[in-house]
Amino acid sequence: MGKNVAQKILEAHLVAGELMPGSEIAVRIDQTLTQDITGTMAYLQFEAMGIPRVKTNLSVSYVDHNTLQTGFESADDHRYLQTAAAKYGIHFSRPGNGICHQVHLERFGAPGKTLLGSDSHTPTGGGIGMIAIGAGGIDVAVAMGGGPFHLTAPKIVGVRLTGKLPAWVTAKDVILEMLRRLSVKGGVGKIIEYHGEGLAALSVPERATITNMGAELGATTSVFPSDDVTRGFLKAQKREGVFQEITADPDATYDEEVEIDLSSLEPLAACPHSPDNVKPIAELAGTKVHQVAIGSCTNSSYKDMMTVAAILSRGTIHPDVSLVISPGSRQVLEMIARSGALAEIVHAGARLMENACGPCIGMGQAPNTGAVSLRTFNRNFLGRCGTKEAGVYLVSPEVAAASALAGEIADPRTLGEPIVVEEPEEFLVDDSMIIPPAREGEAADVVKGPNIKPVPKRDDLPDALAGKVVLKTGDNITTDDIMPAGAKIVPLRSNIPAISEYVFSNIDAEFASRTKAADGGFIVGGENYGQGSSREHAALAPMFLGVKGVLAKSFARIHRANLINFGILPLVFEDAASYEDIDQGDELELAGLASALKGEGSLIVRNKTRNAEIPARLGCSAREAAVLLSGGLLNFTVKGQS
Ligand code: MIC
Ligand code: SF4
Repeated sequence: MGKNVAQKILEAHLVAGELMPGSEIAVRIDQTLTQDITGTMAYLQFEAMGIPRVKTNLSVSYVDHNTLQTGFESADDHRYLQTAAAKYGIHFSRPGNGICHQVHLERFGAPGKTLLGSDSHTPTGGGIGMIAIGAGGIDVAVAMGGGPFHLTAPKIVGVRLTGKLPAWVTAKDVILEMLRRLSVKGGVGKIIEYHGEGLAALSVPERATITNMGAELGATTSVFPSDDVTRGFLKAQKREGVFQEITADPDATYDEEVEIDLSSLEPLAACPHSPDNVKPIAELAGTKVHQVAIGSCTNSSYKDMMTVAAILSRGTIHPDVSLVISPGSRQVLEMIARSGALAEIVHAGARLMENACGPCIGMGQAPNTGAVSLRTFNRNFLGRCGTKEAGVYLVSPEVAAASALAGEIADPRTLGEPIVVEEPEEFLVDDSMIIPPAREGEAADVVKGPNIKPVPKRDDLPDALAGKVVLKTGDNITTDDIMPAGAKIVPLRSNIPAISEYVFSNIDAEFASRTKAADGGFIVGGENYGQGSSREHAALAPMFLGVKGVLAKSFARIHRANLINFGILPLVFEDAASYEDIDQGDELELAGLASALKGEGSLIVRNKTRNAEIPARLGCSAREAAVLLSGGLLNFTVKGQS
């Protein structure tokens, strides 16, 4: 039987299990990436495993998230990351070189390879025909040590693209259409594979916009075939040597099918406060806009920036709009600078930001109270931009630039003649900001600043647990809700005792003190608990506060794995209606955990306060059960299990 692209790459990397949706598999990892604010924990955990040097083909440590350096903490983190990279055999992409996903696509991504990254938007690499997956830092640390990555074999969804995008309609609108149809949990447990004749007209950076934001569908990853378009991109990056063709066989099948006629799409926006709250721009046109932010790993390619410059050259930004622009990489920035496009951007009144994540993670540029902020980014969760009372709309660069000129949401189709930006024949290649590691045997000292604290660990799981419900939440709780980002909290990423004070701080300022006073306890959640980022701090910090388990209707993939990795039980209600049988403050009791974990995983949660019995399930694989029993993945790995 014919195979699709995902099957071909996964099968070539399968080290355990069978590629049957729902069963546990282990895959060999060729490449890893980390970024600064998940990287420090990943390398501390790698160090704790006692492995002298990485065993992957390529590992890269990027600094792109926290480049504000509001205090010594972040600069110390960067120094630690650089020295650890040198010692452990990892390439170091210096601050100023660009956003990890954009740079990785440009300089390292290779068709047919596997990439594991400690960032949820690692699937950007799917745009170049890789199986690229986001995971917690400790999973990346294990992969750097040569261990495989364990995951539930996903279903493979085939998205057949037909037709051609009309003028002013973009790759961003394709993924927004997917979100409109499937929702933020529609991709959980799935790989989204794009195919069909519509592919040929989509460049690699456009494909990467689509795979990048597949993370918002909750998908394990998204992937495009590697074809002539891929070859052309690699050639222009002077890396044609890594090209290999990987396309789906003509008789390949998919577990589910979706069809999108590109020619029927129109400009779209994800409205506040969820990436799946999608509406046509035509319906929103005329809404007053206060801030426009262009950049992020979703939309900061050369073509995006050149298009924005061309639109902005038609006017001056509206007096009521603050326009901020952050190009995706030094390559992009230098190319638009040399071409003169940057001058158009500055001339129009844009405020130029570093080529880093910046406002996407609330590192500055919080909009004004009550603002409408149009962003080319991928997440618009309440408060993520730094201002709770602001409404963030996710749009294409075309919509963003047109609206910055108009001062209101504007349909770019009203701009007339479309702007055509061709992919360059040659990108400007200069890898001097990527520092190779020290040679094997060469001395390299790791430098740790005073804010870098050891990774806390948990003891073996006891057979019974008891405690209060310290928080009851609703559906689609994000990791930004659990462990907020922003310029005040992000500098504490290497210091779990300090950052744990901010767990759930945007929802419930008393959470940390209440949980500590109660000596830990349980969290109750709704559907898709923990959607969003890969930050393991959303598990590690609650673990530090004593959280023992989360009882939810369902979990997002990466967060569930992170909970297990740090010894927190991810319990699912057998019957979602039992969610109503628990209130915050109730006393819960669980017994017989060892046998539940070794058996079917079903158990009874006793609500002592209400004298009720709530059936729940752990649904763990044998390996996950062993990790939980060891008190987490670090203990499990150090004990020599894998
Ligand atoms: C994000 O976009 O939320 C982040 C910041 O890149 C996170 C990683 C982190 O919190 O460190 C992600 O997407 O995984
Ligand atoms: Fe950075 Fe934003 Fe991309 Fe996360 S989503 S990697 S914060 S640009």
